[in-house]
Amino acid sequence: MEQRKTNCHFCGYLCGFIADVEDGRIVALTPDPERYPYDEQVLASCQRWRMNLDVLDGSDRVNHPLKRAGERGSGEWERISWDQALDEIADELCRLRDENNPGVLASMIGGPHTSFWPLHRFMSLFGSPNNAGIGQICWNPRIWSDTLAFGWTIEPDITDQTNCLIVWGTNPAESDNSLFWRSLLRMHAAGRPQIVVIDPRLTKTARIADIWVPLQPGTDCIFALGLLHVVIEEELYDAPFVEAWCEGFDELARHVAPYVPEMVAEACGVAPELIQEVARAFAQSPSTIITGRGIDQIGENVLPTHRARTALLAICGDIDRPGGSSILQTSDFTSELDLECTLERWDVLSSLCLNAESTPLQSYAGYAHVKESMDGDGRRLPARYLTSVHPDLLLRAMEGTGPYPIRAAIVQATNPLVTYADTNRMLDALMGLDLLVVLDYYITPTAAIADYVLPSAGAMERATFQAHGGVANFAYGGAKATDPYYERRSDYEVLRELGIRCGQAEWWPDITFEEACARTLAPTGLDWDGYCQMGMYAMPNAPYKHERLDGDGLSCGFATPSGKVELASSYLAQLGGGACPEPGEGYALCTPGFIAEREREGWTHLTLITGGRRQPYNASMYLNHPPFRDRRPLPIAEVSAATAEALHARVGDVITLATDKGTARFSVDIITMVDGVVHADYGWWHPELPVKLPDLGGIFESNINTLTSCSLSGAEPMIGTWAYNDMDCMAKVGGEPLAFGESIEKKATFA
Ligand SMILES: Nc1nc2c(c(=O)[nH]1)N[C@H]1C(S)=C(S)[C@@H](COP(=O)(O)OP(=O)(O)OC[C@H]3O[C@@H](n4cnc5c(=O)[nH]c(N)nc54)[C@H](O)[C@@H]3O)O[C@H]1N2
Ligand SMILES: Nc1nc2c(c(=O)[nH]1)N[C@H]1C(S)=C(S)[C@@H](COP(=O)(O)OP(=O)(O)OC[C@H]3O[C@@H](n4cnc5c(=O)[nH]c(N)nc54)[C@H](O)[C@@H]3O)O[C@H]1N2
Ligand code: SF4
Ligand SMILES: [Mo]
Repeated sequence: MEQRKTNCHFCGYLCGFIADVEDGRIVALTPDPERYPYDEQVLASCQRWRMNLDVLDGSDRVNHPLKRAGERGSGEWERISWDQALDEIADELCRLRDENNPGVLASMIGGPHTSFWPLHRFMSLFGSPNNAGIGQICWNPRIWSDTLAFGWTIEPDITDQTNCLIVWGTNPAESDNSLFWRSLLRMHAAGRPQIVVIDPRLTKTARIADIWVPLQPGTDCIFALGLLHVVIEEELYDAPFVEAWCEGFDELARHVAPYVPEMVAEACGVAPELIQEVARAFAQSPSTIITGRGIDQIGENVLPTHRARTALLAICGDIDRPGGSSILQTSDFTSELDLECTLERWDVLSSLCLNAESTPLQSYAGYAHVKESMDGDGRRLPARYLTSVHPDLLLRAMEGTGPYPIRAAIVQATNPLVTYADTNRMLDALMGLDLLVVLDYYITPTAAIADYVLPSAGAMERATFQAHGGVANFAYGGAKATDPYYERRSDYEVLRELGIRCGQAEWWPDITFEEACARTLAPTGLDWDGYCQMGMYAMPNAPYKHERLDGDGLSCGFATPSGKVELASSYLAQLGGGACPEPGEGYALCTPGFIAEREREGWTHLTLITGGRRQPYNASMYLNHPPFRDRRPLPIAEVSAATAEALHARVGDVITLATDKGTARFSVDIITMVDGVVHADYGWWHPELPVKLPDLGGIFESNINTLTSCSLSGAEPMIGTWAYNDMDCMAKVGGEPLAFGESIEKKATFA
């Protein structure tokens, strides 16, 4: 028996464990609070980590490379060798590239389940810019808005000095339920800082808030402009900071002048006094803001809301100040930009970029603009996320209506038939490809329609190196505890082998992922073993970096074109957007004809928000594991008591939600939330149903993304963010009870 330090990878924390390993198999796990995140309570309260062993050798894991044997989606597979799988895939990719152009291949990624730079390196060297992901609705809006305003990204720096913390469109009680949630509980107990939660639902986080702002979904930008109005009108801002370090204050002040509390209150559905109360609390610096996907997924309003947030932080003097927000330090380890090899293939990638016209910020030209002002400071943002292709354009190219065709896709660690928008459109597009390759643990609905399914090694079977795209001088993770079980391989090793077969050998010097991680870390001077022992590499972040003097005795300032914080953006104006944040419309899913028709049949038109996180699930993962599913067996749709009354709904009733695109069914729950809104779970499929056509694991039962859309019309025009909140749908209560497979215990299919 040997004890090895390793990590959980069920969520972004990558908590440390000690694994007992016997004959190459992990037989027991014990929490290791000696390593990141250094908190016994995190593991004590985490609902997931005990499932690690169950998942590691679950009966339905894919353990060998599989090739489609029957028709696409028929569920018939042939077990083949790695060499056969990789040779055939590489041959087909090179054939498609020769017949078309390198853009013929797309890649798709999901949340932070693994490292994506190896896929991005493969794609860059192949010559395709068509990597799709969740960037536009998860990470990018904040990164773009911070970078335009401050020249780099910021993080809240909550200290004893912090007076007010706004928790905006995020519910850490369910989505984090770990280190940050524990610190929020501590702040609540200490009565400091003052906590403001902005959320249409009275979430578990909102329950510990000093002020809950129950605004109408999608009205966040107006609310933020209202806060700016009060702070400026009442002269609560940090005048010396604004004078010395901000560009565009007068323009901003003129812009927010009309956003008087009464008007804002009316638009947001809150009391006017609430706007003054929050503005006055926040203006007692230092204060800070933490945001989540509540405001990252509101379509047109996404960038304006984030830009109003940056302006609020800036004029209150909360930037790069302890207790406010810090501008992060760039990494000492090799940046993701260098790992992904975008610059090496810039010309071909930018020439094939489908976004260039449609979403000018989220494009190679947009990236080049911010890179130019950051270069002097040695700052390096990863480009692949910030240039990733818009899914509407990706699908058009797959459907044959793009400027050139996309005929193949590599899907790594995502389940687009459940987690991407517009399931029916996605299904048609993927079914029509010449080649679909999926790297995953399971036969997910997406894997079920693939040509090849490649078995990925998971946490504890591969190294972990979480570096958040390299935007901070901070990385954590560690070593594997065992070699991968069966024939599984780390994603890195699969993509490297594929790269070598596509003529990229010189770019993949490291045979294993550990070696690649060690090389990434090398510039820090810390070796891989030392990192694994500590579980992290972290350097302190110095405040007030803009005040430092350079060699000529001039202040460093901010890495923006003006060297100051840009409250009004001339670049966005040049791209055809507003220099100051302008609120937009909601993201309409139902056509007027559909609404009228359903209303005649007794359906009710509601505002739709989706995907509020719930423990212990993670998006579409773990529904196949009884210990998870037993806790939350059914997909839920939440409404307020008044909405329930209008719908004649009781707790536990079945509710059907529909748009022109599709329908999904849920079990009703009644909670305190804004009236006229329904909140539907996301990520639902039913592994207990046959995971092949036509059921595809029940993706047409309760999958909210059969209702959604990624259409560019109605999306935010600079980044292209579509919506998973602030949409609309029709709702009707009644119908057959939600009954799925008898048991979720599945037979081992591919042992
Ligand atoms: N309607 C709606 N849609 C949403 C959202 C919403 O709130 N509402 N949220 C969006 C957001 S923010 C996100 S991040 C996405 C999440 O979307 P996804 O990332 O697609 O979500 P998951 O279902 O977790 O899919 C992860 C898949 O990766 C596999 N996997 C896990 N680890 C590894 C690994 O190491 N290697 C490989 N190869 N595979 C692995 C899992 O088995 C699983 O099948 O969903 C987005 N979609
Ligand atoms: N258990 C669990 N944890 C997860 C995940 C998971 O799938 N399951 N996914 C991980 C991923 S990929 C991500 S991106 C993070 C997301 O983590 P968070 O950003 O914390 O996401 P949520 O917990 O869904 O919180 C979003 C909140 O926004 C609110 N909201 C909806 N519409 C609006 C609106 O228009 N305005 C405002 N102000 N609020 C609104 C919702 O009611 C919800 O409470 O969670 C991560 N953690
Ligand atoms: S699920 Fe997340 S919080 Fe829980 S042990 Fe794993 S990494 Fe840590
Ligand atoms: Mo996400």
